[in-house]
Amino acid sequence: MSRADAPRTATRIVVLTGAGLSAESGLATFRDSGGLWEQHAIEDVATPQAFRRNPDLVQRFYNDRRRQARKAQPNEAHRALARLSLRDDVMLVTQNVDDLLDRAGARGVVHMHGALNRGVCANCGHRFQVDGDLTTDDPCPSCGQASLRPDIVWFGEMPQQMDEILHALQAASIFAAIGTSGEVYPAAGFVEIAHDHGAECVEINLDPRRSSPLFDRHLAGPATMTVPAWVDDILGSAPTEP
Ligand code: BV8
Repeated sequence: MSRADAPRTATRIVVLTGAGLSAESGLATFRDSGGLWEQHAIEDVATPQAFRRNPDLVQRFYNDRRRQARKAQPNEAHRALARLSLRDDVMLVTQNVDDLLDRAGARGVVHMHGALNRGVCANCGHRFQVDGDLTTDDPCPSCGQASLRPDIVWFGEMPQQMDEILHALQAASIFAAIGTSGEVYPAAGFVEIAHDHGAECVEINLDPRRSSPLFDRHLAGPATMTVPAWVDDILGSAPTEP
């Protein structure tokens, strides 16, 4: 029976990842020094108003990031989470818009802030794969209108698949936040929901100094070290020696 038609077991583990997961693959984080936002003010590139005001700047910002993401490779942390995602009771939610988890083989990744390799038509809602650059003059493959934008959730827009995420958080017995500063909502509020519903909350971060007191455990260090160890612990067995 394929995973798609297997009876859906209740989600026991919810993992939320942020830019720190892809840092060791060479993709800039947002708020560490030299992060993405320091080169661009958020309001200049990641809001619907910015897109209306200067669509070419916003398209260029995402075209650059799409090229960087395509050149990047999944790291050991992505691969460990891909192993974990093969369990039916695990939900991987990412704030990241790169596809490194998917390329590492993870199944059913929930891209709550959208994805660089997807575009959407602001006129008809048609979603489509984007491999190269996206420009505002391109006609929509479905309605023909020149109203294409990156399928990215900007500030002030509702993140995607929130109902599924909230349902999973209420059922989870383990919640792990990996490589996220916990500054952007509603993702930053997930630990509170999981905690209030009795989950053990684990924070895996390079620098756990500013984390929420709601986390029960902290694993400090680079994701490529901490995440494989945590996943092997969860799966109950260290990988067999090669
Ligand atoms: C919404 C897509 C409403 C774009 C992104 C005041 C209070 C509460 C909320 C708000 C508020 N004012 C405004 C808001 C709302 C706003 C918000 O939260 N603003 C913040 C700044 C206060 N939120 C929104 O607008 C959201 N929408 O609220 O909608 C609504 C309701 C009804 C109907 C309609 C609408 C939408 C938010 C989504 C915005 N889009 N991304 C893009 O990617 O270009 S957010 C952006 O930040 C990225 O997705 C990024 O992933 C995310 C969070 O950042 P992090 O991933 O955490 O990255 P960061 O650099 O911050 O941290 C990296 C971490 O990794 C650090 O902790 C570091 O220590 C660690 N690290 C580094 N290296 C490593 C490592 N860890 C391990 N190993 C390493 N090697």
